[in-house]
Amino acid sequence: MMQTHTKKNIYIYYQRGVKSSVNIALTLIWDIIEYLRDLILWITGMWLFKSTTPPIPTAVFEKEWRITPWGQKEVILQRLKDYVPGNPEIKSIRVFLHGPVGAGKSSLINFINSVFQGHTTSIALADSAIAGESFTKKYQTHKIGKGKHGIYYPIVFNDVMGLEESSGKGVHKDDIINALKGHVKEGHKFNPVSPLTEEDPGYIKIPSSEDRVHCLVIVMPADKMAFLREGVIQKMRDVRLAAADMGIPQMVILTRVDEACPLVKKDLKNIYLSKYIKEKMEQCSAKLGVPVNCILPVKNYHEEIDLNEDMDVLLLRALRQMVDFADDFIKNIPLKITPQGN
Ligand SMILES: Nc1nc2c(ncn2[C@@H]2O[C@H](COP(=O)(O)OP(=O)(O)OP(=O)(O)O)[C@@H](O)[C@H]2O)c(=O)[nH]1
Ligand SMILES: [Mg+2]
Repeated sequence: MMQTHTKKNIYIYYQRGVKSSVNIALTLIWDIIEYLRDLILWITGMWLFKSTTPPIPTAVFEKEWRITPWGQKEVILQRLKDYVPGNPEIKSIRVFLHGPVGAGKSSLINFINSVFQGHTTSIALADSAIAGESFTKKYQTHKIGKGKHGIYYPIVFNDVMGLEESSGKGVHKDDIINALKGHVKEGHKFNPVSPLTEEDPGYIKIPSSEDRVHCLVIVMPADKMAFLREGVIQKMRDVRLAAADMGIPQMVILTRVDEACPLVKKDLKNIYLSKYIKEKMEQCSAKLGVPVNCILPVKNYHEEIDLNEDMDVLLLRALRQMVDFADDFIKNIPLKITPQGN
């Protein structure tokens, strides 16, 4: 009797042992699967976001489909330098840039400053976005210096952190809308999980006409556009609709065109000859609901250390459109804003 009981116990222990070994083995296998999955995602991510040059799209139009003022850099630049806001209540027009992480928002601001200063500069910190997380965290106004210290051109720029889809990472859509209305204080550090509320110290209860945004610019990376998640595109569309409701003019700057098309990388003057870039612009228009005539391709300074006239012309052409849009807005829209921000 005693012997049978001991045998039974041994059997139970044996079974328990087998069970826990199976559990350990299963956990181990699951860990390996998860590790392999992460590894594949990481390799794909590196491939997508680091080197995204597609297989040589070479089809070209016979002539440029959009007239570009090549060789007229100085004329456009002078016109911009002479710009005075068309509403005496407004000292500076405010251009707001947003878009996916690593799209080139900060690079664009640096580029604009460089063209005005006549040499490459870095006022907005830009970074390579391989980690998939935004480098720009704070709400900061970037001003373009005008020779003497403390004197600026009447065009200011704000960029925000990228629009990653998962909450906990990208800027909250409602915070962009807060910024459009002028509610976000300088230096405010965005909290991706909870947007600003009236009680927060970073909230401007009664924004002035100058705190408000006068032109919304969506910065879209041509080479990564196809890989953007629907959630990010949706955020951009929502912001665009909110801006449209407030009457804020909008445009898209298509960046990283050199990474998207080898013809453009070879010679920037191919920009309006490349069928591939036109396709990208049409896709962008369909995704965001912005007409193609409000989409302007730009190649930001990336590896270059000296200014390049063709790059500057594309940028200045885009900047002229931004300034014209913003100026129309400040001239025609009643600028008084209620404490509710409507
Ligand atoms: N080849 C190329 N690289 C670019 C271009 N624009 C930006 N880059 C590079 O892309 C990377 C990201 O640029 P950023 O200007 O930091 O992008 P961002 O949109 O400010 O990014 P976050 O602040 O992190 O959201 C940097 O390594 C830039 O040098 C471009 O037109 N062509
Ligand atoms: Mg940035």
